Amino acid sequence: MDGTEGGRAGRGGNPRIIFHVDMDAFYAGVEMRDDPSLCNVPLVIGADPRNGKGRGVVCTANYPARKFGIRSAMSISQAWRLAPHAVFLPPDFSKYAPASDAVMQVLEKYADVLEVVGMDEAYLDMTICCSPDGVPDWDLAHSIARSLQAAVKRETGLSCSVGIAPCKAVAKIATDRRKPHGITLVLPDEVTAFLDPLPVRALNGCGPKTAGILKDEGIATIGDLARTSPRTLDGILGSHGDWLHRIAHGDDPRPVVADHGPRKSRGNETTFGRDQREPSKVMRTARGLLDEILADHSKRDRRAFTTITVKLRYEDFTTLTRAHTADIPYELHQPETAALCASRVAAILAPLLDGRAVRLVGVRFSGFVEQTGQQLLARFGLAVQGLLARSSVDSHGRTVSRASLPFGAFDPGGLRQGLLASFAA
Ligand code: TTP
Ligand code: MG
Repeated sequence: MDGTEGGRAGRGGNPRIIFHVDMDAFYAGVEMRDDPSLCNVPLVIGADPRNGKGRGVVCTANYPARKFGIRSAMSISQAWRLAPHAVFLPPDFSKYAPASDAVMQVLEKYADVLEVVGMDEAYLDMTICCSPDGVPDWDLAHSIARSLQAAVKRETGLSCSVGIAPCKAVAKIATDRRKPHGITLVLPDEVTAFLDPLPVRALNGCGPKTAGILKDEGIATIGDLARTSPRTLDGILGSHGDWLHRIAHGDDPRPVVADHGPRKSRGNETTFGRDQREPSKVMRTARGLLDEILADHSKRDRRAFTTITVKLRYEDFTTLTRAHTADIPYELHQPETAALCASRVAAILAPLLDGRAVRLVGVRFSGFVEQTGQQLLARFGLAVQGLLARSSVDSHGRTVSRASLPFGAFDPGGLRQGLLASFAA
């Protein structure tokens, strides 16, 4: 028995009990909670299907809709062809962020350590609370999972599934086994039997491309992967092969980390129903996206940010991204922030709207920093500047014109650069 075998059976090192929790059909679950008439009908959240001519994709579908073969990321027109009688709703992000927060607050009460990995999933290290005598009690873990699932339902109205295993990689795979509203427990000595028959795609980190490469080498299941030597895998996949080999053995030492570091960016994008040649329409859509992102960011994060990136895809799929980093961070609590951001997005976008039809537009914030008060200071500077401009008299007794004052020094967001009225209104 080699070292990895020990990891595979969950032996060696400290035994752990890890939960992976993933919400069931998350966006659709929130919509069904808010409108119970949607519960028993096929429901698709995504782009407007426009009677089968719609563009864009499915975000998610409830389980009744999945019976028709509808899946996340499928084109919305294909979803419509599969179930034209389904209810199609656009995503309403203003609902999903608070729902996610509410779920995480419930999970927090249960976990020794909680690691939120996305809007609808989290890992929980449950080792201490499930080891009353210092020895992991898997029966206790299972009953705590049931209680957690009931609490999530009771307190948020939403359904989740839970995977329980000795490591993160196996817990994540386990969650998917019994959806919706399932609990799947994989004991340490069941890890091998659990993993072996599954397709390699079940492993987190094995996307379609990697799976295709492995398939060409005759490696279809996780068992095949576990039996392939690391040296061979290294030759096929490089260092990623080594990682996949380890997790194929259930050997995943990654700890559950409470704070994975705050997110690096926040943004959104939209595909037009018809390619847009009208600059004002693209501008308006970008402004709508910007307002949504600002609203979402102010609910979830509230850190100031310095960089605004605009993404544009033309009808021929040429895609451009253009970013601007301000010297002084944009601060959410300042009333002028939305207008500053709007004028910046407009200034970036204007030269890109060169007559070519636009398929997609996106906006993103990054360069997050804690609130600095600099924007407030800059605003104060503007006020002082205004006073000076109205009343300044130089040392020779001459009136100093407003234009001679260093406006640029007080204009962090670039308001002076083309404040496009239609956009910033
Ligand atoms: P998932 O957890 O992958 O899917 P889900 O919660 O809808 O369904 P499941 O029961 O299988 O877990 O994603 C969470 C949310 O993220 C999902 O509700 C919508 C969104 N999402 C997209 O917008 N596009 C995508 O391609 C995927 C996969 C998810
Ligand atoms: Mg989910």
